[in-house]
Amino acid sequence: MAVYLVTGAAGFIGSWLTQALVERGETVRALDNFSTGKRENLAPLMDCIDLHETDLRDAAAVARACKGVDVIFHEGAIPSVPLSVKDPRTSHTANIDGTFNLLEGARSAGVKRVVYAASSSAYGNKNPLPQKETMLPGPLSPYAVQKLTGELYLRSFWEVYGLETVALRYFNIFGPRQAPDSPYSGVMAKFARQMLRREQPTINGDGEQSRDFTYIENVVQANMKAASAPAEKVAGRVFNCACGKPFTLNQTYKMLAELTGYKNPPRYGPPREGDIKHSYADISAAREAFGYEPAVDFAEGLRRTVDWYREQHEAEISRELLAGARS
Ligand code: UD2
Repeated sequence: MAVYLVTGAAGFIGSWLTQALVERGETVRALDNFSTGKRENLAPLMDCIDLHETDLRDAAAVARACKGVDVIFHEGAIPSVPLSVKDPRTSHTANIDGTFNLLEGARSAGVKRVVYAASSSAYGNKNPLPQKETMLPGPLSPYAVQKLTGELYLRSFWEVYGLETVALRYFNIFGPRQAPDSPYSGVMAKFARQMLRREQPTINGDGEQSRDFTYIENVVQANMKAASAPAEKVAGRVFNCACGKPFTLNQTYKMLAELTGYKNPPRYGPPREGDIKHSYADISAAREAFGYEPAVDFAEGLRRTVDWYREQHEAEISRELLAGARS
């Protein structure tokens, strides 16, 4: 049996991967510094994982976490385009130094394969649609540069040291457990929560920007398949991980409003710095290399996501009522 390490294991995507591995009966080490990851995401799995409370910037601790590991899912990062625009240094160190530390740790420990959470932001604005992995990248924001740098390091570690690496370019992943409550939260989580709380969401710009929103279960599938595919098909390569269908923010807003019963129109604000206009993936490379096939489409993903945020919202109201009754 292989031993797996998941970085960013307490985060949205990391916790889904950790859970999937535990459900398969695998041996799992989970690394997180809990800067944005939540303990509650790992709570049901605590008896089944080896938790390393470690910052990716701590090279020695990361190297220790890599010992005895066969496969790494590297999800740990400081995400968010706008956060990287506001404070590029913090995300630079976490995303670039952190990834480098992990690759160095993996190389010295003799890890077989690293599967990396890359980002569709690498394409930027200049590429025609749909975006293919063969296109030249055009990163705009510091975050996009950082994620792309990670990809290049992965390829180098494959070419130079023979560490099998696979980069999955995530296209706007959404689903249950995505944190909704920070100004830097992903739009789907943020809007779902705001609409359920009957707070008016703000669309940055005219809302005609589009994203290839991808439900979390598809991402789990892509990672599992990328981890077990033959090296000759995947090692050193980059693959889009998406649904293969774009939706504008205005369309997304409408669908979310219907699902949440929210009646008001959005507020329109200025466009966001570093934002890209359209994002839409060609997913044929992943399909051909390791049989990736998105199983949950956008509409079904949205339904499941809103159901989850509704449960969270109802639980929050009950807690507030209980607290009110006690005081
Ligand atoms: C980028 C990447 C994504 C992932 C993510 C990590 C692209 C195309 N995608 O997502 O793959 O790496 O970064 O953070 O680069 N918005 C509003 N109102 C809000 C919040 C957001 O209008 O309150 C807009 C935002 O301006 C953007 C869209 O919603 O046009 C999506 O924003 P996001 O922050 O959810 O994700 P994005 O596209 O930066």
